Amino acid sequence: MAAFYDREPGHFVPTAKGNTMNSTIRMGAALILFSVAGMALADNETPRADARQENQEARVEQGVASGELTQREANRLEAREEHIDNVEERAKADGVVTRRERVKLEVKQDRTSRAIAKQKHDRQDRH
Ligand SMILES: [Ca+2]
Ligand SMILES: [Ca+2]
Repeated sequence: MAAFYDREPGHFVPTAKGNTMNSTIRMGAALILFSVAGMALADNETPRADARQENQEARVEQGVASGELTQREANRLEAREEHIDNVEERAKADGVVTRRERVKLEVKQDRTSRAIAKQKHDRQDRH
């Protein structure tokens, strides 16, 4: 399912080749695909934000395990993840995550991602 959300609608181009039956099936498949994506975006699900958060938490854990992150750095990064969780919960509270709310989450996750990379490559580590 996750792949659907990341696909830009413009990238789905049915080919002009093939017989009429074939392109009818293709069009039908495209319509189903678009309505599934449309329904998912209309409600309060945030699969992309959830996947990114899982990824970021794994990066922090990996950083602690490898010694690139001090416990203090990890605590700060985890506090940012908690903040993002709260923002996500508030965005969902009214039952609809708007485009604006998605952008806000995306921007916060971009910043946190950079913070994780920075803290993993600075001079403070456990060694
Ligand atoms: Ca909302
Ligand atoms: Ca560090």
